Amino acid sequence: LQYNSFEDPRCEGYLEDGRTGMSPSTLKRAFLNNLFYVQGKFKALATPNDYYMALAYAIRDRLLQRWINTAAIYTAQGSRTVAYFSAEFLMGPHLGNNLINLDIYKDVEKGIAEMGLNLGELLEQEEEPGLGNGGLGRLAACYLDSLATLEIPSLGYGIRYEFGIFDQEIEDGWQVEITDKWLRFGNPWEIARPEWAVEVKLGGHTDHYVDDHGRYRIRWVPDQQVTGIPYDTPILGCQTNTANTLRLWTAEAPESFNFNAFNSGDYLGAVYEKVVSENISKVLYPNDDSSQGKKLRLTQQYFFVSCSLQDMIRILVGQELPLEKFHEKFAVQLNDTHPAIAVAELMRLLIDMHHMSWDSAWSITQRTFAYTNHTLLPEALERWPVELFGSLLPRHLEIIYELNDRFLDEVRIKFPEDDSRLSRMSLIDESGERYVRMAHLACVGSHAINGVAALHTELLKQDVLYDFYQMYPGKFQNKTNGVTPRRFMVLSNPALTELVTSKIGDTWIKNLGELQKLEAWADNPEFQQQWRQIKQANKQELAAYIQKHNGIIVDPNSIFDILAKRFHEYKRQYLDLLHIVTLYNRIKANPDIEITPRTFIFGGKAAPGYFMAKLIIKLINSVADVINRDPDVRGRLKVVFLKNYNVKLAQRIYPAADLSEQISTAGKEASGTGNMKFALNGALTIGTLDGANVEIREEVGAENFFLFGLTAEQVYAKRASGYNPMEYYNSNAELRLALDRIASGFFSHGDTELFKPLVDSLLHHDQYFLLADYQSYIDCQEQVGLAYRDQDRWTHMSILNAARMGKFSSDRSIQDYCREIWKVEPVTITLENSEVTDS
Ligand code: F55
Repeated sequence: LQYNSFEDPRCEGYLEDGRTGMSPSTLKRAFLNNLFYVQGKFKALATPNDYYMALAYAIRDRLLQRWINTAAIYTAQGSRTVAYFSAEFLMGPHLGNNLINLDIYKDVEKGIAEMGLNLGELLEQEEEPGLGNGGLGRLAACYLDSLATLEIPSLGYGIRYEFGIFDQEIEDGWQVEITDKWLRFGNPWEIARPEWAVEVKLGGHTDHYVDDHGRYRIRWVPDQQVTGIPYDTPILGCQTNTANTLRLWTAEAPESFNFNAFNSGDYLGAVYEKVVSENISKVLYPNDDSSQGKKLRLTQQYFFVSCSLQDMIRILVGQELPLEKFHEKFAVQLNDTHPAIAVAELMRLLIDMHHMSWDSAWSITQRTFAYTNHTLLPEALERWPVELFGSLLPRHLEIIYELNDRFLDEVRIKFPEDDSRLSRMSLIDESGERYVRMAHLACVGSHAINGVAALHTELLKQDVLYDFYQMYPGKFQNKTNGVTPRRFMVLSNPALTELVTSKIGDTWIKNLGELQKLEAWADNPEFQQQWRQIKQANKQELAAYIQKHNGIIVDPNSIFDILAKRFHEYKRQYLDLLHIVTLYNRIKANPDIEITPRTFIFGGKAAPGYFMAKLIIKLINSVADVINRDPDVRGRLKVVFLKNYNVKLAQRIYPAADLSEQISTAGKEASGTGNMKFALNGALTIGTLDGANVEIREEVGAENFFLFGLTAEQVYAKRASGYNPMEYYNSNAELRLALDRIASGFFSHGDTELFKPLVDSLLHHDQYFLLADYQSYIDCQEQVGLAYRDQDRWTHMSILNAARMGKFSSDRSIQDYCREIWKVEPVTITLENSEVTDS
């Protein structure tokens, strides 16, 4: 039989297999077959969802062929493998991305059109798996794409939440949360693997005893047990045969654990136990900043980590490798501290379950793990009350105490007579109520620690992890984030992709540095015009979406000025609003004033319990209501809040942006990744010297970046010397007018109470220095408006921004991780391989 390959992608001259063939006619046949045999439908009865499912299954068959070959080769070769541990994977819809990575998007689009259907409409049907909050979860997804594209053996390990991030509705300007039932219509991209289920213990106590050989042993006697069932999703690389695996765990009640309750007639009690078990993977915690110390959250973390490590041991044993080679077979990356309990769990598995010595187990553990930190906010550092921790994980608490004793001895030797250092560095915070400090556990248990942008890594070393940097300077590294150009350019911006490819060929898709060749075209009038036309068409598409969903007509000739990210005070959506209100006040004072027309677009969710963030959403919608209706504005300003910002919507937004708002207080945003996606699509950035903005500006050139605001250093200095926001209010008439307008009830039907918390927080605290940066921001926005009036200059800058984004491909990030942390090499996958065909 024939197996398709990239050498002969169309299999010309063969009779193609309906499940692997890639020619347009075979794809069409497969689609119709699935409609009939999988969905049980024919044309007259088929819904758009039936068509989507039929196509998804046709594509899934093509993935499976690659997936099976990949697994077979990794198994036969015992390849060194990266395990990316993350509580979140924000994958976005799979179908379009798989069509791109299989390189059959256009063929399928054509085939679908020949059947009288529209591919775009079918793609719209896919409910995206929103198993993440924001940047951290999306980064994990981009990294899986790059790992597969670079042919690195890898597994993503996480939780298959039944409910992902909530859907956001807007009612009367307020955010309302709706549960995300993403599995409602089934998920064609996953395969359950119940044969690889594992058991996870919870609660109870430990028993210390002497075994039959006179050896001292410890046994964990849990009071609950849950079963983890893995669900696998193939992750296809771009233009390669590699298909890696995302393995997500669902919690179920074990068949047998509560037999006692059953047998004693307590049927309801036993069923209750089952419900409790299944709660573990029920819902994603919707906070992207603070950790609330909830027991269920720690249970989720431990559950997926234990399942994953047990699964890895199964794989290792299956390949007849000894446990002593665990760290040679696997490199585990901890995506923030959410999976940091893995350090104690691997110790437990090696020592208690596999009888290894403490020292051997510790050496393997440290050589296995590496830790990525994603935050500088103190409230985001995870800590668990010792009491709570011990009630769920009694054995792990013992292990952590033992680790801590040994670790503090090391600290004592390196820094004698320094008690305050010992208490600062301890794995247990004993300053008041006692807590387990997860970041400290991650630092001690890992051989590498990295930040996600150059500035962030420096600030970690100087501040948040200062003591650990002094203790282990060699562990610290920077790995600046990146984004995948497949989803965020090729899939989401096909017109720009085609224009770029027509000039420089298509190898930039896997080697983003080649975009630099576009610089030669930056001043070419014809190219400039094509570039502008594409941006204009993308803006028209977004305008149509806005009209459909918000009922607002926006002008595609205005500047599309976009701020899209989670709502948080440090991200300063409110500063953007102060600019909007300032422009509006100028118009009200002088209706004929010349203003470059702008459409301000916001998108983003607020954590359901974050009052201030939700109030800012309400304020945006309230300001929008007034400005969009005021005839004096004459359409020069429009304000739009797009509800339910997610990966799908992000893919519409980036291609249509002129201006990307990256305006966090310097020193607060670890990296940002939206900043990269906007610039890749030709938006110019207005931003502070924060996170990866610093490096973006370095790459595109200061003259092609709108910089404003205090530096991180200046922010620290100001805070230290006693910052008084009131001084700015008193001395700046426009700022005062903007805040007074908001406080006066002008945007709230005369209600002076509604926005008082927002205004008061700025006047009396202003933790994030909005007032200090206000004038600099306003002046910078003035420059933006002027620059936009010179379309040739703007287009030149836009082209250079995209052309210089090479560094920010997640392929570059992953290559750096592979070389400097994981020490792992690519493995090439062929489709004609004996491992599969022989058996
Ligand atoms: C989720 C849950 C908790 Cl408990 C804490 C944080 C989060 C979360 O989603 N964090 C997050 O998204 N952090 C972001 O990570 C990005 C990727 O590194 C960075 O670009 C961004 O600066 C950072 O805020």
